[in-house]
This record gives sequence, structure tokens and C-alpha cells, in this order.
Amino acid sequence: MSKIKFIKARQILDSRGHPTVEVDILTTNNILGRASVPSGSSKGEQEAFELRDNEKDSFLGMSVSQAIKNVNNIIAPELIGKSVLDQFHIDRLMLELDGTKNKKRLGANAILAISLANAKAASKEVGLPIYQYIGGSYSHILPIPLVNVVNGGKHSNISIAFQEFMIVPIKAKNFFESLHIVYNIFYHLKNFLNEKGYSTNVGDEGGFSPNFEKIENILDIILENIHLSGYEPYDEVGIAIDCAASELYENKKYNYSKFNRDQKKDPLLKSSEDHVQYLSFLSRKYPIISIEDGMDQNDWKGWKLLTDELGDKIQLVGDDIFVTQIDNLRRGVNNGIANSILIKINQVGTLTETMNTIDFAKKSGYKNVISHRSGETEDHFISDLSVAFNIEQIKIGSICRSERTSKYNQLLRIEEDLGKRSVYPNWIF
Ligand code: 2PG
Ligand code: MG
Repeated sequence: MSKIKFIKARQILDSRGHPTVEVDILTTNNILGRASVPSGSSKGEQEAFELRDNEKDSFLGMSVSQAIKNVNNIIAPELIGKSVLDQFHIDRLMLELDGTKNKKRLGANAILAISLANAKAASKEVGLPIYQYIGGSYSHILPIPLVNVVNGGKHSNISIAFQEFMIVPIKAKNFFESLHIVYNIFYHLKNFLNEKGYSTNVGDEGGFSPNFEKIENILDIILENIHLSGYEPYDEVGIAIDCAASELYENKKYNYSKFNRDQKKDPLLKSSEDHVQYLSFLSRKYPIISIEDGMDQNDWKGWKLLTDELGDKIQLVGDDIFVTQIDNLRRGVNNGIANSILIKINQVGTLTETMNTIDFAKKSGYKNVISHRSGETEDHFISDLSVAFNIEQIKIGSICRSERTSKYNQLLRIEEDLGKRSVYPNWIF
């Protein structure tokens, strides 16, 4: 009797203030599943299509009224009366209805909101937490968080070329303790920046955006504050970076000056080879355990160079190059590119496809890292998703800003719910 009775979409705002899609699904038992979708700013070219109105006088082109109409007028009539317990069927029907490779007709934002709302309604119908409904009784591993402490690149207005600098609490008893470690470092860093007269304003994902000149300045202060907080770099806390290198790549060179405020300076351009050597140098000098999007999404040769140089030493995560899509990942696996994949639900657009990619990565010996987007909502579905599949890492921003803390807080609830069954994993590399 767990059938879809009613579907309604509305436009809400994400954490950057941009419009996004929220969907309510009501079942015949009057159970409500509600989900909203995130949105990125440093996007991969092959991401599933995010449908926006592009009309200047409507939220400066960012409104999503067409996606809302697609849910209410095109998708809803097809799904009314279907069982919410049949996630695969619901997702497949939407893919057929859309009929395009990248969900251009109906919009991945419209499709994903329904896919997630359906899973939530179904979990309530069977009376299970979402992570257990999706994953089953063996779901018990909490993820190690990769926590953003400094935002650069496109996510802030400072001059630093790389987009994200994260701390990774790799030695903790449990998820609760991992956040305690992060908290100590985050506030040591905040006080440190305050005392030195730097801004403690935060960027899109809640990390600080101090106006330092060089990437190494940022890594130095993070390292110093790991020490000041009483932790052992490498053994207890590692550093992860997201270069978001696709944002820097121009005319086959990596432009480290892309985000310089002082445009009078000569640009600093590096070839793929020099850029790889720089990343290799950084990973020797600092306790860097993970590099995401070290290379541009189309620089497959560069990716191979990077993987040959560092792939057996540290984690190399593909974001823009794989865009959570199984075909891209397959090509990566076949060519020995990267050793991990970032999983962003809206890059692919349905829960089923996300699950397929996660599964393929596992079978191929690649690590999965569940990820938020720079534009988020209060929805914490991805926290459940990570535990559902026992995924050992999650990237959900800093420990401030409610759209980020909602995900951390959900993981705390899940850990409590699992009690003694829960496991906080070891960092394996
Ligand atoms: C990234 C993401 C999330 P965006 O590059 O990994 O941190 O950024 O959502 O802007 O693509
Ligand atoms: Mg990224």
C-alpha cells in the first residue's frame, strides 16, 4: 500500500542564496518524503544537466521554475500510484521519460529531488532510518570526515589558486571524537588568524579565507595549528587538498594566478609536468594524504603522470574527471587514472546511478568519498548514504554554517543509533 499519492515541487534557496528544487512525495499512508538538491560552482563539464530558467529578470537567471513544472506536470503524473519501495523502477521511469544522456530535457535537479524524496518516503514506510533502508543491517561504518578549514579558488575571494584545504582526523575512537579533534584545530586556527590580524570570514563551505599569498603559506598555518592543538601530523591528522585544477587550466597550462586579485603581476603558468612536480613536492613537504582534482578534467595525460608519480603513495581523488558517472570511472580504471572517486549525487542525478557508480568503484579497488556541493541545503541525505554503503570518507565542508553542520549532526545521530555496532575506520593507504 506504499504508493505515491501526490508529488509537489517548489523552489527554495540554497546556502549561497541561489534557487534550488525541493520535492515532497506523499504516500497513500500519508507518509511524507521531502528532499532538496545541492548545486556546485566549480562544475565538471560532463555533469548531469542542472536546469535553470536563464531569464535575466528571474533571480538573475538562476530560478528553477521550469524544473518545478517538469516535476509537477510531466514526472508526477507518471509516478502517481507507483510503489515508493521500488526505487530502481522509479528512477528508471524518470530516465526513460527524460530520454537524454545528461537529463537535459527534464533537468537533473528535478529528477534527483524526486529520487531522494522517494527513498526518504520509502524508509519511513518501512520504519527504518534511511541508512538502514538503503544499505541493510550491515551498514555500520561511519566515515572519516575531510573537513574544510581554508577556502580558496572559486569558493572565496582570496588569491589562492587551490580551492580547498582540509584536515583529516585519521586516528579517532569514533566519529564523535573525530569532530572533537577537528573542533580543536578549527578554533586554534581561528585564534591564530585573529591574533595575526587575518580575516576569519568564511567562504562558501565554511572554511576560513585568510588573504595569504601562497599555497604554502596556507599549508604552513594548518600544519602549525595541528601541532598547536596537540596532534601528530600524519599519524593523527592528515591534510587533504582539492586543487579543483579544471578551474586553472588554460591553453594547456595551469594558471596559478587565476584568482590573483593583483592582476598586474605576471601570471604564473605551469605545464602538466611542472604542476605534477609541484604537487609531488608539496606532498613530501606536508602531511598531505589526499589530493582531489590534481589535474584538469580533460588532461588525461597529466592525470596519468600524476597517478604514476603519487598514486602508490597517497589518495588521488577524481571529481570533475569522473563526475560520479560509471562510464568515466571505467575509462579511468582502464587507464590507471587516480585511485579514488568523489561521489556527488547531483553530478549523476538519481540514487540508482549513484549506487551503481559506488559499487563499480568498490569492485575496481577505488575508494569512494561522498561529497557535498558548494551550494547546499539543510538536507542531510548524503550522511545516510555514506553509512548505507559503509563508505569510509565524507567531504561535507567546515564545522560551521548550518547546511554543513546538518550533515555532521546527522552522522552523530547515526553513530548513536548504531551504538556498539558502529565502526570508525582506519585510514588505509
Ligand atoms: C568540489 C565541490 C565541493 P563545487 O569541487 O569538490 O567541494 O565544489 O560544489 O563548487 O563543485
Ligand atoms: Mg572537487
